[in-house]
Amino acid sequence: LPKAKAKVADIHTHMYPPEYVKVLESRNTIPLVRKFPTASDPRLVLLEAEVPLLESAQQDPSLLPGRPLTKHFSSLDQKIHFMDTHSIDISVISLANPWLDFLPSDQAAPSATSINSSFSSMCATHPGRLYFFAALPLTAPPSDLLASITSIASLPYCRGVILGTSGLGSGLDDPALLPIFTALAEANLPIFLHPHYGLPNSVFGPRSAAGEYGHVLPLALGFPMETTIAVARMFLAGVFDAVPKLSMILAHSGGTLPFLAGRIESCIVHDGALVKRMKEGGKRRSLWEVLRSQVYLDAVIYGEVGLKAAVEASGSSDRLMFGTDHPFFPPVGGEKGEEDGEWESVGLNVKAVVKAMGDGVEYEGVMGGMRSGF
Ligand code: 5CU
Repeated sequence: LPKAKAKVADIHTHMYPPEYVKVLESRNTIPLVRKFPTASDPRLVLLEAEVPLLESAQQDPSLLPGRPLTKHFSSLDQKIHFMDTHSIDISVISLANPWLDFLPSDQAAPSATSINSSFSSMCATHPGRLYFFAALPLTAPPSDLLASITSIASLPYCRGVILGTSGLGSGLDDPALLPIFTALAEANLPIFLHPHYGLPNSVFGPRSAAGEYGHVLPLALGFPMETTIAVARMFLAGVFDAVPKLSMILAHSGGTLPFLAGRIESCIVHDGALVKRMKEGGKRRSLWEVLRSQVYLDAVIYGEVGLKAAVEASGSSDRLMFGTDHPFFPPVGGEKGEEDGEWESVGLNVKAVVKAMGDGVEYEGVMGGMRSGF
């Protein structure tokens, strides 16, 4: 693979600080961490689709739910080791899903303060190598949520916020979120939008036990569709026009938005009532225009065709940003210590970037060249 001359920046890379893991260990419903006598690492169970195995594992622990909670999830040394192993100069770390979405209202703001301060401290131990996307206390009272934005804006290593698609409980087109989006835009904090909830398991159709196919249906299909639906709803509700300074970075190259934007536009144009409503504020911007002015995409799609679509949709390779999704998608060979070496998931992704962009300036740009001035 070509060695990037400019700095390589990974903008999609997660961690769970130890205090977050403690919360997960104390829970009986997802998200949770549970130990099983048959496994050396505890299991991290996050997704609705993993609940059936969580229940059956009580009887048959040979089939374990979720994924192993390895040291990669909470050790900073391991993050730096991973960066060094893959020649990554800069990482913008973020809390992994489901962030603070599940916390009772009174715990959300103090937890956000504690988690964001942990990320800040981690970044301070490796100046110039680590930055972070802060977590928002979405279930906190609105005044606390707004106050948290003021507070994270003053954290020197904070470069934006990570957000799921549920918003305050009614999605990202909820008018109650407009003050939050405005505050983020005013503070120059982009939103890194990341899926967690996927699609209801029933969408994948009735299946025998043999038709569960591991995590492929929820992760490869459910996650991207969740992002697509969330951003389409924001666009249809006029959020991007209401907050024109808002910037969003969409995980997994925007889900299926680059591929479906034309069809979404066509459906709008052929819905007389909707198009009239969307023109009420003046000229209607198309989804293409919004994608090319307010949206950035990560390059975590593992394929040349998807990356090319992402560049076309966002208008330029400058708007596409390399990511690894570490510590998810570790090698599965089972060799001891294998996770400390190079990860196939990273290699696959870098190869796809080379295939899509060549090995020149566009490759450098996606890998981080344009962003070395973090
Ligand atoms: O493996 C998974 O479930 C995940 C996840 O939950 N979050 C993520 O960012 N990537 C993979």
